[in-house]
Amino acid sequence: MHKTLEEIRKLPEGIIKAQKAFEDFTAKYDFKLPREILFTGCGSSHFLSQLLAMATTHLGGRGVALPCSEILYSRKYYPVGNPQLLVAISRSGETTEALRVLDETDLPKLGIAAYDSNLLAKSDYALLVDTPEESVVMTHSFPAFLFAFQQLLNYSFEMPLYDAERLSELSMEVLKNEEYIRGIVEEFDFRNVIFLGSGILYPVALEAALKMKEMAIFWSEAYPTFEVRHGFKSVADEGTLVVLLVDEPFDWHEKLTKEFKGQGARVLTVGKENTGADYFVKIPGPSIPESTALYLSVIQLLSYYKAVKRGFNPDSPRFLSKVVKW
Ligand code: F1P
Repeated sequence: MHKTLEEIRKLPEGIIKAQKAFEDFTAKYDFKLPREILFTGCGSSHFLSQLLAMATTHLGGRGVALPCSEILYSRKYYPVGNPQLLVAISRSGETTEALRVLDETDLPKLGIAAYDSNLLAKSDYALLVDTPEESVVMTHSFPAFLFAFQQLLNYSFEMPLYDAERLSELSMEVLKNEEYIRGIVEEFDFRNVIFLGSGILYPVALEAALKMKEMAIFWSEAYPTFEVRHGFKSVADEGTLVVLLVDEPFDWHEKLTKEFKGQGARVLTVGKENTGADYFVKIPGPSIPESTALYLSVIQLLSYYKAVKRGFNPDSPRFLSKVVKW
């Protein structure tokens, strides 16, 4: 079995490990997050930084997320504001751009990594989440980092903590859809895929498109849900799978689903309720942002099985390395 599949399936234990990482962090540091935070990372870690920035803003803070290289070389074009903390995310903790941002930023620094690494050594506050991965592609650590930081946000902003045990159990329910998701890939040999998500689910859509590119070497796009009607949807036809990530659907979601089906595309809806889609995966339990981590396993499994069907080894995608160094 591919390491990637093993690691995707570790979501339930990842949530428990994330809770422990959060508890260890608050035991070690007398520290609460400030309101204005600048987040950064590369690749999947950049999309994760977008998620954390949105979760911060959702709680009344101000989260801004930029890829490391944009902070380094184009910062003046962005409304970074006056952050009181830099949060740098890197599964390996060794990505060159991430380390350079830490070296060149004089803000207090919080590092999130899966390994005792240079990133954590350069940080004032180290959030080490014990989710090492053998696969080049980031899967297991992504939702675990997300949950650990969400707990730190709840703790810092005096909000109720999420129930890690319950979310871990709910993630086992979501993973029971693995065979169903494999069946979609077997039944529908889609030529292209569009991921849609709004708000905190938009970076999940972006991460989904990246996973599909990395694992399946397959062209994929991601858009804020209703933006897709403004030109982008013209590519959708009988060879297209549209993956609609949604929490609580409303009439526009049903209309959009009907519109894509009218173009010959097939739709997979992932959320609390179906939208009249061809395929549906229910996300049980709480609404977003609490349940955001549960969506990751669905998009990771879809990309994994597309990769296998296309004859690729998702553990070591072509042209990619586990740690990007310059
Ligand atoms: C960042 C990254 C991953 C990508 C690939 C190469 O790594 O770009 O996001 O999926 O695995 O590395 P890291 O900084 O999170 O270790």
